[in-house]
Amino acid sequence: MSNNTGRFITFEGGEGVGKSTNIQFVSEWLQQQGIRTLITREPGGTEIAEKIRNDLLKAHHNEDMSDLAELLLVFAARAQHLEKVIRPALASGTWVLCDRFTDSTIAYQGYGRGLSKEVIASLKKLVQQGMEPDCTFLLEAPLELGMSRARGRAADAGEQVDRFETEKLEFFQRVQQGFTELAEQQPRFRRIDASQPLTQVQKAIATQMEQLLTTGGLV
Ligand code: Z5A
Repeated sequence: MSNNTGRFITFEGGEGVGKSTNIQFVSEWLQQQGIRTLITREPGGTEIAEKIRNDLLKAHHNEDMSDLAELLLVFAARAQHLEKVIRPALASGTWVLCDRFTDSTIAYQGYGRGLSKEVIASLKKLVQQGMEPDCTFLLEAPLELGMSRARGRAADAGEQVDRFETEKLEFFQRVQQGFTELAEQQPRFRRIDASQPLTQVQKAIATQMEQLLTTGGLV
């Protein structure tokens, strides 16, 4: 990437680990450095992709959603999001902060549902055309802690349980294993202990951001 294009930073991890909270923190941190940011999320981020998100998350349909349909919907939403929001923002010099991206697909649809990693890799190639995040923060916390934080927040906001939240514990254990393996394989990951108090989590993220900016990891 040339220096006047934005950077693409993704936030990954299980339910309730603090992705939404910390994406906001990173956005404010970058803005203090004079960097323009855009916060977005997956599935979602455009009108059409948000409609797909609603179908993906809706807990009860009159029929079960097939695993393959789920995978294709995730990538359909991503294709729209990349073309209409992410690529134009990056091209204009805005840094894009995205709550989940394809690592979630590998973790949830690959490890969680057991869909073929090769099929996911070929869809990724088709949709992303070689594009990867510049950096990915993986927020890690024990499953029970993340779940209880997510339920607490959902109860406060009066939100319903979504389709993924109805899955069994073993599903989320496989997903977590997926994220761990991805982070071990790829240097773009920054692993953050999200079980700490929020001030500590944000201190760790700020340290990583400073390093990335000063060592040229992102610029
Ligand atoms: N999905 C998929 O299957 N395949 C894909 O390719 C993609 C997604 C992209 C929607 O994700 C679902 O889509 C997701 C996977 C699937 N399903 N699941 N499970 P989502 O990101 O919208 O939903 P989520 O993962 O359930 O995230 P969340 O509940 O929004 O959690 P979060 O953003 O990570 O956490 P938060 O809202 O920032 O924090 C939760 C609460 O904890 C909140 O009250 C905070 O104030 C509090 N919090 C945060 N950090 C701390 C600390 N450190 N201490 C104390 N309290 C804290």
